[in-house]
Amino acid sequence: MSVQPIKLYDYELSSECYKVRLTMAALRIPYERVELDVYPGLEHQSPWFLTINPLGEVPVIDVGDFILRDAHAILVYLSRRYDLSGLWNPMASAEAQGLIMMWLAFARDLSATAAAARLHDAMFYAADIDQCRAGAHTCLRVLDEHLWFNEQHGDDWLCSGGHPSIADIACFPDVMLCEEGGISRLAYPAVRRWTDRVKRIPHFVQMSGIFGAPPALADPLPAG
Ligand SMILES: N[C@@H](CCC(=O)N[C@@H](CS)C(=O)NCC(=O)O)C(=O)O
Repeated sequence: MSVQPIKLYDYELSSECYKVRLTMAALRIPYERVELDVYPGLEHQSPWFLTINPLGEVPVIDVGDFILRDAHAILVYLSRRYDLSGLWNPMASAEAQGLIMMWLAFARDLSATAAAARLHDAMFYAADIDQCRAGAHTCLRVLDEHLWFNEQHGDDWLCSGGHPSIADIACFPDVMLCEEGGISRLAYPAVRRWTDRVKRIPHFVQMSGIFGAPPALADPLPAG
């Protein structure tokens, strides 16, 4: 295992970067943040950063002898390398790995719809906003039904196994930020219960627009 701290090229408001920060926190991986001024500074288009990622996108990690871009690729790498339990990216069976990949691909559908609507409304990116919002609602409906059926079997997470996985982390940010793109989660109660559970994952970290869960009713009152 590398002794050099991982460098994360990061942007606070990016849901893709937040997936990486959540994973780093959950797996207790120390890292160093290199914060880019993506908007409005467009630092991701600067010559120095294009030598690191010619696509001009964050997140990117630099592990010293190894540079990796793409949030989901980074989640797979970190979970393979640092999660000794194997629970965050279960690969015991072909089915388990297939399901993780399916939900990572679903998180891409959320990026193309819910996140695109947010970027349109908050950062003036071009998009067909009605199509983005309609697509996001299709995703949320599918997610809500899946989570509801899982709950009936006592399963709290996207993939069975009784433990959150990188698939939960990949889907969570764009679901949480969808209201910034004019997409309400009110009609999706199982999704709202699941987001509350994700916020209670040990070592959960917040980002601008995504706050931690309030104390559970069963939690003891703070002293004093
Ligand atoms: N497939 C990439 C997409 C990353 C991405 O789109 N990052 C955004 C920030 S959320 C970005 O860097 N955008 C640059 C731009 O809009 O020009 C990933 O998952 O990491």
